[in-house]
Amino acid sequence: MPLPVPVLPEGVDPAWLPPAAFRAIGGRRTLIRGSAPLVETVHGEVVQACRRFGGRVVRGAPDGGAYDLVLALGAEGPEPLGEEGFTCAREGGTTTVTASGGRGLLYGLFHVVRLGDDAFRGERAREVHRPALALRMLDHWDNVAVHPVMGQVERGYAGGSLFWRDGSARGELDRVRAYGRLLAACGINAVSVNNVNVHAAEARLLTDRIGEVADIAAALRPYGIRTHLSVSFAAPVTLGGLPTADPLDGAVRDWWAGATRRVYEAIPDFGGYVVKADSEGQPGPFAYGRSHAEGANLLAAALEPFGGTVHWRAFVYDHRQDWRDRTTDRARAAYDHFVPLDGEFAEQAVLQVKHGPMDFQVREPVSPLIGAMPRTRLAVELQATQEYTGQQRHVCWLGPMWSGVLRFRHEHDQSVGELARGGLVAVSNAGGDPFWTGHPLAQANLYTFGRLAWRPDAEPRAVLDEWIKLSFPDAPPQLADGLHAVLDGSWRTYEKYTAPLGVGFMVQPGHHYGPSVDGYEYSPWGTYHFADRDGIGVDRSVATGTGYAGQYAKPWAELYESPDTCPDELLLFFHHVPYGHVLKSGKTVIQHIYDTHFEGVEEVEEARSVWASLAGLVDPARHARVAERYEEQLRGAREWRDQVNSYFFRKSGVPDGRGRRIC
Ligand code: GCW
Repeated sequence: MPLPVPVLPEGVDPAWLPPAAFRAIGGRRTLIRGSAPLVETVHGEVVQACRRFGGRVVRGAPDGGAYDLVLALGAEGPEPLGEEGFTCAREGGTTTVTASGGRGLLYGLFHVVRLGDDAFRGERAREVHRPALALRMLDHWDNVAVHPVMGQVERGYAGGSLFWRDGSARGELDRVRAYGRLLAACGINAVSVNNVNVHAAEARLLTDRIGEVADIAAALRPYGIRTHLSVSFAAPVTLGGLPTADPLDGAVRDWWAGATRRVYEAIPDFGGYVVKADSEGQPGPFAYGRSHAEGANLLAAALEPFGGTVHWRAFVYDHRQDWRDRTTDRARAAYDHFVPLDGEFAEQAVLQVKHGPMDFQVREPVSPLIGAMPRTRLAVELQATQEYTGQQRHVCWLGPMWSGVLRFRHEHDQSVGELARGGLVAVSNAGGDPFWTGHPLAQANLYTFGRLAWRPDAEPRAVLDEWIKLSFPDAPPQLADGLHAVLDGSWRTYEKYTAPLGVGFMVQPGHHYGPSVDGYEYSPWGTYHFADRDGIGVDRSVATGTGYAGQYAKPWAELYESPDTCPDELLLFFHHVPYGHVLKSGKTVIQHIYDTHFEGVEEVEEARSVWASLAGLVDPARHARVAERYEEQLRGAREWRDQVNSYFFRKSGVPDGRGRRIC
């Protein structure tokens, strides 16, 4: 039986799957062959498309007619396709997609959707498509109960949670199904449904509230998505009543084994656990004098009989450091904690590493840990939710930044995309908002993440155009070009008007929105810029600084070590330099700060007017929402410009070379 396509609740935006995206398929004749649960999903999609556009679909044995599209299970070619791969070819007027598993067929269907009419023109040589990474995951930082400080969703800028509301499951499973469908269409296959900061209500999802997770898992399963859960390392104590959570204690092991068995009874295809341990106050193995490998392996052993995985986060650092202590460098922490443990993690344990050494700033170097643990499965974590990149009030398309990270090569010529054997993870930017992501244009980040996880070497601008074409199937060139124009350079624009040259932070403490140059300067969080009257930046060289630059393999260690060879955009991350230091661009640091901040605001003004010119080409609600956010972005960009420029003018006393007004 074809599985009906989830019905979008009234007023919810179809994002990159508007009905018209299915026109090319829906107006044609399709044959679907093979049986597996996800083939019912594929069948349901084609049935709905045909109902809308007058085509026809036959299931099972061909009825003698000619078909424009054949979607078939089986028929392995010379190369193994795996559960998720598919082939696509066109010959003699028929486009054929084959896969060996239901998921592959579903991805093949969405491939044809992306191609649109092109899928049905001329001949197409047989292409094989397989995901480069087996795990393409979204972590939701959703709380079940509203947290007094963080709210329903920690760092969430898209309304409430899709899963939880005020302490209970939200129960709107059609919306969850529709979410799963959008994720499948960009290649995502795993979702973790609760915050890595596991509070009291959330902890119980593992035990007596697992049924609520099972309902979500059932809603996501037809779109090939496995469900994961964030758990608390202290669960044996807080939920199990044991006196300890020591990973080497027999009773603790038994508790995890039993709890995990019950999880699999409720959710047979459960993906596994996500753990934030000994990090920002979360419990962990340090309390028992055990290592993080011992902690992770405890959970890996419980998951192993069922094929699940523990994603153990490497975000471990001292969040109570004394700002006077110049020897502690937060950037070093993940490497210092984890590199000595390389080779000690069990096969079912994946170490999940943030892409940069600090915390999702608009510009950071790639984490040196990613190249330094060859005997450990690593997953790389990105942040789609725009905590430090405009909180979905500013347009900031992160495709180019993520692509730069994934293409970065540490030693041995392997790119980050290749090293991420344990998968690519993003903190989700989606929520209960009718546009899913608060800012309608932030949908592009979610889509781009999925496509880059499928193919880390994909060209991000081509992915952007793909998103535009899918989301706005009938867009005239002016609209497609306008959308491309406002999104393409938006990350660099954001970088220009915020913290300069990789130095990071300078945000308001707590909520992290808007400028506060010294907001974190005398705080315990380890995020400093050290600006004084002579210069700015953090000396992380081996010769005179914290030694962080030495955590890289060659050639990076040498390149970052000296201000002469360090790339401009990371200069202040690695070095403390005088304001008069001349960049490779030929400008002084202080003039660069002034110029980029003026330019950034001008670029926002320009983008805002491009958007205004698209009125009439975009539906009015979407146009109005984006237009309103541009007002806030412009206000915010001016505030950033004026605070940052004034701060450095007052510190340095150096006037702007172009005589512009700085207060
Ligand atoms: O970016 C920081 C956030 C915290 C978050 C933490 C983490 C979930 O400010 O809100 O906690 O990182 O990644 O664990």
